[in-house]
Amino acid sequence: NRSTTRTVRLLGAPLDLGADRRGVDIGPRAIRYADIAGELETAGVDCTDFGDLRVPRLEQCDVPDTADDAKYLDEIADVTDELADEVADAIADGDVPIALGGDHATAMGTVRGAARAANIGVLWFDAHGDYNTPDTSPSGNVHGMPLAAVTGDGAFDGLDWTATPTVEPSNAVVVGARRLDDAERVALEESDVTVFTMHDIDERGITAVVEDALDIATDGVDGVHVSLDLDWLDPTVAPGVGTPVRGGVEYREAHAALECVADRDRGAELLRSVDIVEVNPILDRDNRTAEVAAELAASLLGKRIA
Ligand code: B3U
Ligand code: MN
Ligand code: MN
Repeated sequence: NRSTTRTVRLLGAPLDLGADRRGVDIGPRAIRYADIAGELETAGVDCTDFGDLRVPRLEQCDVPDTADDAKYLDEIADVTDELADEVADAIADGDVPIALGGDHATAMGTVRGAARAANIGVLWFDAHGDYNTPDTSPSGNVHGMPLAAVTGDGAFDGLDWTATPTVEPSNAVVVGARRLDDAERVALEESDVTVFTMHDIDERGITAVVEDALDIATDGVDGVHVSLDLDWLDPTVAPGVGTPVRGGVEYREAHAALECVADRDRGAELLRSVDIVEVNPILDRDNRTAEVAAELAASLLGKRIA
């Protein structure tokens, strides 16, 4: 059991401006419908829900230039600035904020809010590297860029805060990567970000990899942020995502991974904040992906049943 009880604060971020496929803005509703609050309560965690951030609807925004390097970046910057404030408030009140995405651009707010209170590392559970910049991105979709933005390696015109690292790249770890763009791979290789691929997980097992990831992410810092992209899981387990990639982690591996984080957290209060992103109910089957998301939150934050 935890030495102290931590209260989770749910912050809905129905942001879909960072992704190509519509529907990810309904993610927060689907995860609530899957009863994330009940899953957490059952696991012994108090949970409060602060509702949704206001996000401009895509139809209200200016249509981006097809040559745009980072589509809707201004609007995303406004939303994530607000999210950063809410995350910082939650932490100041002693809660663990969970941002319910929304696409992964959400993390540009969450990580920044968490980094105001302490030096943190990040664990990035994802099929992708999310390490594109406006220069390298093949799509212009900002959800493929948040890790580069928060490690300060990204040249984001108009986003002053990306000039310096919010998180030191040496404390940033991607777990489960299996699809990187060419320029993104080169940039990652040249960076101090650590990438554990599915190959590493196949070879060494999920718990050994996550233990290493935790050592790296927590080295010399006070806390850790967990960014959970549901496309990290295999599409048979989590079909409701915009960019599924075969060969992802299985259901049990995902729980085992997050339980490793919970075990390291116990008593140490390392875990500062969480994103649960990229759940797209329109592409889902019977809300399965949102249910997996809710269950994984309980593994990350809850008490073990045994
Ligand atoms: N790397 C590609 C695809 C992608 C990244 N993140 C997601 N998809 N979810 C890109 O557009 O940057
Ligand atoms: Mn992602
Ligand atoms: Mn992804």
